[in-house]
Amino acid sequence: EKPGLELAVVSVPSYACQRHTPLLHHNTTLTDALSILAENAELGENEGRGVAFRRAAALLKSLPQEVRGAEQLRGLPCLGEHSLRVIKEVLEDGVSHEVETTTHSEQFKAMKALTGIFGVGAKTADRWFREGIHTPSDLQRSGHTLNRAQRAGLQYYDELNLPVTKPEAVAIGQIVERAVHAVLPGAEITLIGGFRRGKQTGHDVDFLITHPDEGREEGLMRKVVSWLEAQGFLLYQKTTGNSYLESKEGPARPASNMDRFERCFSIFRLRTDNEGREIQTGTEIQTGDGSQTYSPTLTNTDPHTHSDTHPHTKTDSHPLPQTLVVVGDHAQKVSWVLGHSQCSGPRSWRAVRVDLVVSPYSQFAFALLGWTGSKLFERELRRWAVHEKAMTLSSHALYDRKRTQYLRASSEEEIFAHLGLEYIPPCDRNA
Ligand code: DGT
Ligand code: MG
Repeated sequence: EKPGLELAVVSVPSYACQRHTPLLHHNTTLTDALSILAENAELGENEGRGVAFRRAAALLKSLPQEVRGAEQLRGLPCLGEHSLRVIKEVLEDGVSHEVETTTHSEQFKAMKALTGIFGVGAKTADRWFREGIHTPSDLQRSGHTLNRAQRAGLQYYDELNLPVTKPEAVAIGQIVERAVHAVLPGAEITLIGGFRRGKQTGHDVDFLITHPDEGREEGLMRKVVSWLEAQGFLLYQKTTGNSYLESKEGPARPASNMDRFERCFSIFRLRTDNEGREIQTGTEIQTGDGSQTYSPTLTNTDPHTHSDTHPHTKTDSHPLPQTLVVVGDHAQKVSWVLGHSQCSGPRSWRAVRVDLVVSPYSQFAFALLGWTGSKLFERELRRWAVHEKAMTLSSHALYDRKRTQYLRASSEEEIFAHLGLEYIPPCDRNA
């Protein structure tokens, strides 16, 4: 008997929301390969195909051990023909031809680079790609008219593509807390998204804000944003109002996946000292705050080709101020970004994407569940609700179509219970 056949007899449920999916798992080589194919499908706006690869990857992430041979996969759900083919190839050859071709394709690289600009989606990126625009620098040279989000996205391109660290997320949290408490004492702020699932880095920082007295949260976002703007913490923001209305007939069909909360998409200007602590407003920054003159250079985004201009090599003539930046392993990359800016000295802040959401207290548990992710976990919860329970789940509410009523909940545990699911904690929602 081959070792490890026991995997096949372990029964694995088919919805990701029925399984525990930790952040660290045993099959990263396989899931990395499948994720690239998922990403490629999503960039090509083939959502169905993308989801199929994501489901296959999520299944592998939930397995208790490393898969060594295809025979171990017999009887497991979520593995379509295409995904199985890729998995077998990686198991046998170490790589998948299709994955290699994809990662080296000019189109994939260009689509990734262009959709990496804040405010640019797959449709726009594809249109630009067909016009011969492959990089952010191409775009800048093209003279295209860009909207406000895209202009900010281009301006802070390098920084927004550096992962946000946990200490940076915590520092942002402190600023958000000060802002919220300044305009509405007693309001509660919760870190959501990937960081709530235990991730150590993220592409942005997400916060959910509420107040125990229902109604007090109305109009809160505008006030928070005004406070943040007045204090100079925002480089960009777009705020939308609350447009959620509960109707007696239940949610419209198809259930809208669009959230209707007060919401703010923003880019924060995070001041940091060398321990990642946010510098209090009013603290004098020693030197080199390049906010007036900073202008990132978008060409040559490969740091390796520019090690000669790394600031560390220039410390003789330009000693780094003590307040300079930067948290952990970003130091090198940010320094590189700064080294290529046209500012006279290094800069003591970085740009960070931050999403703020305000929810009424009665919807808080649904908002918390809906905004903790992962995206696939959310999608699977909704699919489970509809197909297995005849219910409609959103970030606002849970509606029972058979009993034609909304099911209330004040905790995530209660929502899982309404759905007939075992409770899965945030750290195990990394599907
Ligand atoms: P990352 O990339 O490290 O920021 O990872 P996440 O998991 O934080 O992903 P993110 O920030 O895009 O979204 C956080 C969660 O919030 C995500 O799992 C699903 C949810 N979410 C994001 N945008 C929307 C939205 O427009 N509507 C709804 N309903 N949920 C959203
Ligand atoms: Mg996030």
